[in-house]
Amino acid sequence: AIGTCRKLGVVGIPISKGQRRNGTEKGPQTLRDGGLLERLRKFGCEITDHGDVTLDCIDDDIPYGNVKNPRNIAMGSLRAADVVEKCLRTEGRCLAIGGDHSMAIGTIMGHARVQPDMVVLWIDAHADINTPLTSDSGNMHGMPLAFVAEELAPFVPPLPGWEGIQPCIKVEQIAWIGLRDVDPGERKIIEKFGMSAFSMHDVDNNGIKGILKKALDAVDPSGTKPIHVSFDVDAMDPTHTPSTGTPVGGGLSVREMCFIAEELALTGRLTMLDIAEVNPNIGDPKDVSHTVSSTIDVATHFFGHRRQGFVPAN
Ligand code: HAR
Ligand code: MN
Ligand code: MN
Ligand code: MN
Repeated sequence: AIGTCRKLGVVGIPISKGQRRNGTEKGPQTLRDGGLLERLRKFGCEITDHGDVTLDCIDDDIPYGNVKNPRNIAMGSLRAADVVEKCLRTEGRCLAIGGDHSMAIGTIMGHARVQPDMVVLWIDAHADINTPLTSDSGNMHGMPLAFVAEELAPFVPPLPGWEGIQPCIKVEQIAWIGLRDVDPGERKIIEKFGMSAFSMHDVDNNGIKGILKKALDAVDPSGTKPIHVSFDVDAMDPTHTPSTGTPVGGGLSVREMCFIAEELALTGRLTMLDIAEVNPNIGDPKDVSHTVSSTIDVATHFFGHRRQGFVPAN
C-alpha cells in the first residue's frame, strides 16, 4: 500500500577519485549520521544495510591522457556492481549512497545484470557523458554514461584496468532531467544519438510534471520497466544542496524533486536510487546540515513519504 515501503537494501559507495576534491568519500557516513536510514524506516522501509563497499587504493594510478585515476575507478566500479547485484537479488530494491557520480558506473552495471531492460533517469545539472577524449577536466565523474552506453563504445578508448567492464545499456534507456551545464562535446553526443535530455529550460517551459512524463515516455513508453534514478544532488538548486563540488545556480527546488520522487514511488517500479556528490568538506557546518537534510528529505519521498500524509500501517 502507499506509504509502506517494504524491503530496501542500502549500499555505501565512498568513492572520491572521480573528481578533484576530497570529501565525497565521507558522503555515505554523513548521510547515515544525518539519520537517513532511520527516516526511511519511519516510512515503512524494511532496511538491510550492506555497509560500505571496500575500496583499496591502487597506487601509481598514472593518468591515461588527461583521465585521472582510471584503475581506481575501474576497481571501485566492479566492487560496487557486485554488491548492488547481490542487494537487488536479495532485497529487490537498492539505495546506493555515494560518493562522487562515478559511483553510477558500478550501480548501473550491477542493476543491468539483474534487470537488463531497466531505464535510467539521470537527474543532474550535468550530463556526465563525456568520453575520455571529449573531457576537458579528465574527471571521471563527468563520464559515467559514456562507459555504460553501448553506442558510445566505439568512441571510448580502452583504459588501463577497464578490461572487465563492458557497456550494459543502450542510449534509448537513458533520459536526463535538470541539465544546465552541458559541455559542447556532450551536446554533440546527445544530438548524434537523439538522446532524451531535458534541461532546466524544459522544466520552466513544461513544468516538472510535464517533463517527468516526457522523460518516462521517452525511455519507457509501455510504462512497465524497472527504473534506476541516478540523483546527483547538484541537480537541486545550491540554496538547498550547497555542499557539493560543482554547484550550478538555477536548479530544481525541493518541491520539484519531491514531485519527481513521489511520482516515481507511485509507479511501484523504482528499483534503484543513487545519491551522488554530497561533499561535507564543502561549505560551513550549516551548509553541510542543510545539504544533508534536503537530500534525506528528498530520499524519503522516493520510498513512501508523501506530502499529503498517510496513516501508518500498524
Ligand atoms: N562536464 C564537466 C566535466 O566533465 C563537469 C562535470 C562535473 N560535475 C558533476 N557531474 N558533478 O555531474 O568535467
Ligand atoms: Mn552534477
Ligand atoms: Mn553527476
Ligand atoms: Mn518532506
